[in-house]
Amino acid sequence: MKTIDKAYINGEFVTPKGTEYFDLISPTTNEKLGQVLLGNIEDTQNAIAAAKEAFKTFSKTSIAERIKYLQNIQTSIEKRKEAFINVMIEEYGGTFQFSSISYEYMLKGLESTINLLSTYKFNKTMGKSEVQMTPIGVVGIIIPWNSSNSFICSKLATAIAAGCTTVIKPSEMSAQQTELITECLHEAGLPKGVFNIVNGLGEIVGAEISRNPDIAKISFTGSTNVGKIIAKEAINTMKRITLELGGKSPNIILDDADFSKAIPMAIIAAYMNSGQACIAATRLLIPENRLEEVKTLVKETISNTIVGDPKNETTNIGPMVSKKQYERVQNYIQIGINEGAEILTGGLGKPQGLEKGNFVKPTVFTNVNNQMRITREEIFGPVLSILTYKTEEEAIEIANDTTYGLQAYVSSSNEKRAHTIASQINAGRVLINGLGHDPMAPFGGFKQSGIGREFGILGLEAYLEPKALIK
Ligand code: TXE
Repeated sequence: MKTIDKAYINGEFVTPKGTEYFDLISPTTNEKLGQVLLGNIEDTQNAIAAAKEAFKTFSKTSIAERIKYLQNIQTSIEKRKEAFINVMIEEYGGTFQFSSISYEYMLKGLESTINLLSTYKFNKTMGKSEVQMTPIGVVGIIIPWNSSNSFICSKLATAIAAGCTTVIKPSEMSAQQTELITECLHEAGLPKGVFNIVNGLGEIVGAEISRNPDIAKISFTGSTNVGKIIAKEAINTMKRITLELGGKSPNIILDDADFSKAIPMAIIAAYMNSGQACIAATRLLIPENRLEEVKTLVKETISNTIVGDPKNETTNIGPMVSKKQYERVQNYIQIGINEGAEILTGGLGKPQGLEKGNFVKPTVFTNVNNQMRITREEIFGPVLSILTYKTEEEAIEIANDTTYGLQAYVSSSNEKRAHTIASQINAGRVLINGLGHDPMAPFGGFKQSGIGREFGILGLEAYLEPKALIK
């Protein structure tokens, strides 16, 4: 059994001063994989002090040096492809398919940050003035358990590009993944204090990052509830915040779409990362008169969807990350039943033969309306609701009738029509006819899906403070 008992502070692996351990449990078997020693407030303060000191020099590094550091990180990650994929599978039950994609996106993200950095103008002219885009300071990076290393990598890469230093608090559930990326970052030879990593609980390490006056900005990905707690605390010291929070993404299939392609894609979009994704397309909107056809296609697609051991290359849906998450999803399925929704496929309980792990039956509800809790709240599991509409206007109204606004999807054989609909949806990203990814496009939410944007120029500028020199 493995014990992880190191934080990374000021360029060194150090034993945290905290005394509590957190058990790492396999989502696939519920057996104990190991334990992690949690950091405390003192560890967090030491990490912040190291980042503050490092900022004095790192903020002045040349663009060429920053590019070199990012390339070194790339090289270290490239050397460990198998390890990255395996640890995601083992520790949080990410399927082989999803873990491989997540690994590739991590590298693509690094590549695009390097490209951006080589062209970005840190000195601009606005009006008659020179505007210097200056690094914001020490950035606190707080990360959830889903795709934790991609989040660490993209946020840290942007911070490095901007000339900022960082204190990273990953989810305690991701300690093995964190250990691996820490090894890569250490190997990349970043100056001491540029990145510091402390495993620990949100209420302790995360809370200290949120209130400490030496943190200038927080970049957070996680639940909307925790985002609100962080924002309230951060405002006391006027920290800049980027919050990437929950979603309840609508997927509008127009009547002219090729349903034989759009419906299987809708299932992939709903169940990506076993449904544990903020961008999961959990509300499928279809023309009312096509319901029977859609039901048949959905059932057929799901009968070909493999739920099981995440390490098998053919598995589409793995377990939920934890028993707690499994129970949360079960609870929502029960809520749906109580609300009068009908189960088209799936339902309560574990799939046969998978009783040991946190597996959920891929579940689809029909007879749903957009006021039910299952259509309004983020479930974070493989649970899809099918809603019907009569007109395009109604489809847009339902799509926008949500407190969230992170991502949306539209399918039509007429791209112009899809584009017109997409323009009316209140979401940070709208994917037209597919599951495309663009690491340069801004990512972030309208409404309660967050504040600010990540990726591309807007993402970089969120780590920079403009300073105008007026003559
Ligand atoms: O997320 P949390 P959890 C949703 C999803 C899931 C639920 C709970 O619905 O079921 O959130 O997941 C740290 N101050 N999403 O518990 O709690 C915490 O330690 C500072 C959506 O993993 O938001 C972790 O490092 N930090 C989501 C990080 O915040 C605090 C991704 C995220 O934890 C803190 C994950 C505090 N008071 C879950 N409390 C998405 N949309 O991608 C906790 N943290």
